[in-house]
Amino acid sequence: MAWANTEIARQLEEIAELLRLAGEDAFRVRAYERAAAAAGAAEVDLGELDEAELTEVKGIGASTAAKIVEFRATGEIGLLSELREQVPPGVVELTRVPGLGPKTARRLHAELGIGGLDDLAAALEDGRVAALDGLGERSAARIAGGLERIGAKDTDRTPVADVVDLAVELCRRLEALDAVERAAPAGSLRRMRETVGDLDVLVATSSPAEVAETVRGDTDLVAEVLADGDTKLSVRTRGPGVQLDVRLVEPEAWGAALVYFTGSKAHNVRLRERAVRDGLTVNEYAVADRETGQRRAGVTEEEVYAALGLAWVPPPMREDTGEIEAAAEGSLPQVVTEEAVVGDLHGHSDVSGDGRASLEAMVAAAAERGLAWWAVTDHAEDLTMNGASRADLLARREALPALAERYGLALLDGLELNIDGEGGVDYDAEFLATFDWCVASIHTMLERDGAAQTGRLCTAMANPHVHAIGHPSGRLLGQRPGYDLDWERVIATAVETGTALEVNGALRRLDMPAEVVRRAVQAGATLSLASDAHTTGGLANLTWAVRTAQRGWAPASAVLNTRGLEELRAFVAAKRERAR
Ligand code: DGT
Ligand code: CA
Ligand code: CA
Ligand code: ZN
Repeated sequence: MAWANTEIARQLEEIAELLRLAGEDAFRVRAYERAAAAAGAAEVDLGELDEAELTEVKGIGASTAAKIVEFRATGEIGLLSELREQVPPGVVELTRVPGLGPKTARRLHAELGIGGLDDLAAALEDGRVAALDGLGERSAARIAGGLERIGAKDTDRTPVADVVDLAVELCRRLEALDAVERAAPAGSLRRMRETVGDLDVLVATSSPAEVAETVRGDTDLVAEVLADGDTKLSVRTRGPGVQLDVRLVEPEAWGAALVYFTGSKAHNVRLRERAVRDGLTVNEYAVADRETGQRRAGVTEEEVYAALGLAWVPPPMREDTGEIEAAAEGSLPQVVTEEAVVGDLHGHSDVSGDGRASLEAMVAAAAERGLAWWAVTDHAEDLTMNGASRADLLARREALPALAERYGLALLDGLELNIDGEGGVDYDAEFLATFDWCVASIHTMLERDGAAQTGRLCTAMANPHVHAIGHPSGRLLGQRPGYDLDWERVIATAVETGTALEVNGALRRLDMPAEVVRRAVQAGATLSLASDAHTTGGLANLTWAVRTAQRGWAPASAVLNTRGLEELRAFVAAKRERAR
């Protein structure tokens, strides 16, 4: 796509956004949104067309054509400059608060002089917001709740995305040492919490002093040594600057130590209760008989759980939310595993603008990973995503059979559709019906309130050509909270319409969140696991999707990715059938 088109699209999109914030009528806003989308998706270089030719482009009317000509001639659009003056950045910022619409944002600015989030917090605190005509305590409380949600940046916790590479690389290096038998992440990282307080790495070695010395001496890794003992070394790392606890244990205590340091604390407490009841002790060294001290278990996790009368519990489930009882009764769900996952349902190639690898490279990487099928879901024509045109997609379709043949896996001709403000998606039904698999996601108007976002998702799910909702909550860990969705309604609509809900394994997303996955599973929803890979390496995100699904107690049977191609096609067909 031509550079000029992208730039024009961005200007038109900002006009649409500011018109909306300025309270302009929805029709005019929509016209600019549509024009922005058309500019972004145009196959011709808009920089080359004259005004009359511009109006021939679908989605661009006379008034936007004039704006484009003006932009090319002067480098700016007068209307946009005016709007920027009329709608100060502070007001734009206020509308990021869930539950605070443009109208209220304008009033807060005009009547109380509130120019940003700090001002807003102060005005909520001293009651000025509640005192505003027509607002009142209830509205103020809702706004305060919204502000808390976006301000609730848990400062002492680090998104798991920032530490995973460090932990994996450290364990790889440690395992390469002769003195080390095994090394593995433990703690909240192994349980796949989305943020970590600190990093825990467990090392099995008979020479702890030597290993500790090696870690301490690694000046690329260690910024500062915090504590240094016989069995534990605590350091502050360079790079992400987190605390790293390295625990050094005897190889025969590996299983007991792994259980202990994986936690969670609440899970461990429950294990100890059971041990006491059975006349046993459990600690980081072993399970043993309380009276005689005789050792019962400790080398593997499985034998530790077995000695306590429990089935082995997958680490992401160890939060004391019912897993101990289930493991005792033998009713622990058989959660989805990486081995059971045979396909990926969301990934990109450079056919759309933000994919970084060619289609062939992505297919090769999917085959390398051992997948039986892979869905390529390039972004549809919408502008903000640098989407693929119809022609691009038809050309891609032509290329798929030969690639499938060459690399020995099935390829699904897919799309990631953009959900617009009203819940509609790109293209027309007839064109959509020619695809194997369509994910639909929200990528724009992220600041709308929970009711609006819930409505957009539910409308999209009613579309017979939408097979899954991509990254449903819209959160970006460490950057923005998800929408304030009515999850009950979203989940119920997914079940009703036969639409899958995605578990996106991109580490900044982990979306749906595990606790929502659990609710969805309970309600009978079907899940689609997704790497959302934009690079060949990104396919590894499937691992995090699986662990998030495990954290949500998702059985393999609820996960589309465990099914064969025929069953997957049947799921798609069933939705289209239902809509008839
Ligand atoms: P975090 O670091 O806040 O993300 O969470 P964790 O779970 O990694 O907690 P952390 O690093 O304090 O400790 C790692 C594991 O060690 C924890 O999950 C369970 C175990 N552990 C630590 N302290 C205690 C304790 O006082 N009692 C018991 N039962 N287990 C503990
Ligand atoms: Ca930890
Ligand atoms: Ca720790
Ligand atoms: Zn995507």
